[in-house]
Amino acid sequence: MQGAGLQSGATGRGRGDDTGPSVVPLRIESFELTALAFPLNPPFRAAIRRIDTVDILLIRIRAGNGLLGCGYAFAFGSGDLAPVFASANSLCASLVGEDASKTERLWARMMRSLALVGASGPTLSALSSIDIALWDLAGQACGRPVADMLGGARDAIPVYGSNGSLQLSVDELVAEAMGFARLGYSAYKFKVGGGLAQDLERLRTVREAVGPSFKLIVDGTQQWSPKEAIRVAHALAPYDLWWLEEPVNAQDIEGCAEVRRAVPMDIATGETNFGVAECARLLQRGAADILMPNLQRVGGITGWRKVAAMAELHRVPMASHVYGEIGVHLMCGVPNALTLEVVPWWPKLFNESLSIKDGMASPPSRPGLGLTLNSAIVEAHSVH
Ligand code: SMN
Ligand code: MG
Repeated sequence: MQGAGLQSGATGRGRGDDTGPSVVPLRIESFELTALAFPLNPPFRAAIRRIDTVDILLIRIRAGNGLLGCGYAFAFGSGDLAPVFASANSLCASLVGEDASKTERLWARMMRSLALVGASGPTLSALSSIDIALWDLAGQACGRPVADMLGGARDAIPVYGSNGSLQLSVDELVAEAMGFARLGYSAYKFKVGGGLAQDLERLRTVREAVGPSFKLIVDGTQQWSPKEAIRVAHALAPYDLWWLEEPVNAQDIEGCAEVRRAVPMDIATGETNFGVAECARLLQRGAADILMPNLQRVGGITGWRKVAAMAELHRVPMASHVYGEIGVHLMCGVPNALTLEVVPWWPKLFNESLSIKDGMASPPSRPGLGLTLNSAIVEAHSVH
């Protein structure tokens, strides 16, 4: 695969002169969309949602030189995935014949084509997952991992274990936190939402079990008003949180900034904000100490890195949100990355699992995303 996009001047048809090697366009030949469903047993519970199924729209884009790029979008319920599917179908069709390595150009073109219907929600999820597949192709064509194409800021990033479903008992919560600690992870994130007394009791018990140096994160999943969030945050503060996540409705950017100004711990948000502009507003209004955009809501890798650069100028670190195998490239690519989220129940689509050693994840040294689809899993979970 190394240097697969380079050919001699005699056969290349790039912009080069006649003497040196020139590059061959990475022409998009075809695409395939596949809907998958992964039932969760038991379902995952957070304050504002219950997740029974993770539905995945898998996007495979083939380029002329035999390369295959992969991306995916997710939803919790196939009904929510249907409009993503429809949008991805027309966006992909509009890219056939184009050069997949022109990620910025194709991103801008797709954005323009969504200008009237709106580049948010399902349409943006479609665009984002196509963008991921294009980066995968571009990386394969130039023989470099996506992490290096983003700048290769580091070789490895600390991971944290993320689960803590609301239906877990306190004992189960403690067992889960200790399990992550035993794996060498340095942090654990769990959900709250059972009322302040219960939330406090859960946090206190987990803190006592893990000791003072293990980091704890509490995810509010948008459940509180700013006033409630401030009250809860002050009550949780003695147990030393690494951060408090999504305290208020994600679109209430002013409210989140108000909470951030009033509480002692760091505030992380961004996973449910749509597009580069909403993330820019989070930064401009001072709503986040830590920004954690979701890859499919922010505009794929192209959108994510624009936000990462903006966050760097605001001295705000980036954390990943789900998408572990792809997030590791982002986190090791840019300078201002903090930590990689690892969600144990997230569907495993690939033959390769995330490489984690001593609590640090490293991107594969293979080109592109360095991932190959597990065909048995794709087959078993396809929705026909
Ligand atoms: C979360 C959101 C969506 C899917 C899984 C988990 C949660 C998190 O808010 O931050 O991990
Ligand atoms: Mg969250």
